[in-house]
Amino acid sequence: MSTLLLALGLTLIVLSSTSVSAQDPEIDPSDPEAQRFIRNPSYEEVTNSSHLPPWSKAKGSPGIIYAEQSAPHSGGWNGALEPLGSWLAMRQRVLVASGRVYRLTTWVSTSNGDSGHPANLVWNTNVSGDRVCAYSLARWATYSHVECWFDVPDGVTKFLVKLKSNAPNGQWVVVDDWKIEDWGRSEEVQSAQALGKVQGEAVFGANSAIYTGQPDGGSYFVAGFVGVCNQVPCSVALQTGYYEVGFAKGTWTGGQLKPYVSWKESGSLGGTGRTIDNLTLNEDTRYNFEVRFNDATQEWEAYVGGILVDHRALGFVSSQEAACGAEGAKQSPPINPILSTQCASFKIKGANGTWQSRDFNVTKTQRNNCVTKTGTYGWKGWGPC
Ligand SMILES: [Ca+2]
Repeated sequence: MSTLLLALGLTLIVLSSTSVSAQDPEIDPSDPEAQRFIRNPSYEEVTNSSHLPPWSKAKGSPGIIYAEQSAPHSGGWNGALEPLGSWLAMRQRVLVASGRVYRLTTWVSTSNGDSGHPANLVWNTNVSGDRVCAYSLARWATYSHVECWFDVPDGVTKFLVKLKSNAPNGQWVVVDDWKIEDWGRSEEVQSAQALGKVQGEAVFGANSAIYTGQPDGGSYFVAGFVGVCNQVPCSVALQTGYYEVGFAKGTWTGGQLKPYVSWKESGSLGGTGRTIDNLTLNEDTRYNFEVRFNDATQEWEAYVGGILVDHRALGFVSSQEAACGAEGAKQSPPINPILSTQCASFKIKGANGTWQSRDFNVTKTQRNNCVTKTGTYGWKGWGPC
């Protein structure tokens, strides 16, 4: 969800002194020594630049992977890839349990000698194939934190985590400080969502006054938001696009209640988001949140209290779903974040360009999560409905 940027005071001159005489480590990807954690996550367990087990590349890739001491994000070593004009992945096998949610993170940066090449964070199983779950275009000397969340499909007990890129000769990607975390059973983590939805209509905007309550700051995040999605169902697996604005509080926001926007391109598996740090929100207060498509600029726009806070072009211009509600994630134990929020005067912008009041067609209420509508269910803060 978040992309944290950390600028390091290292220079390109130092980095370009890298030795690229490494032999290609090609390890059997079945890897009987795989563990439930990422081995050699910070490249500190290397003895020389060409020996960085268990990190490996596929046989036949012309590019090279190696360890170096030129651009560490931590310690003395980092990993590096030079794709040499073809797709190249640095990978290792990790043991996982099906039906659980994992968070995969690492830090990356890319050389800035071409028009830009992505550092793709990928997980791969024989069921799913390669799934690009996040990417970064951060240019040296900015290290970018990339993260993604995924469910492990039924029957899968191990998969490959990969950093993958394609770039011309002389261009590179550096990587350091991998981490994989088990966040618990997927039905418990994923059920931390309670949304009122309007589905199946062409929607060009969504608007609601949302009560901030007193969200728990100890979770990874809890959030209240309004948003649109370009397909029904709104699904990562179906690569739908979405755009949303709201408030969030948790370790993701440094414990502060902050406005945020989150988006995913249509046709992409990886969503992302950012906090809006120049606006301050109070707890126990109603704020109007709105997303809408701007015909003149062909961009989606996000507003908090009437103030434009974000705009961007996405791979869709209308949507089939508008939603208002709450989401949250909390690391186990205890797993279940307490969610509820109130969406007053929920409106959608229809195909004729006018805003129309809409009651929710679908109200999802489960566990101790709920979404309420002022005037219908009364007035409640955060907590069990
Ligand atoms: Ca390191």
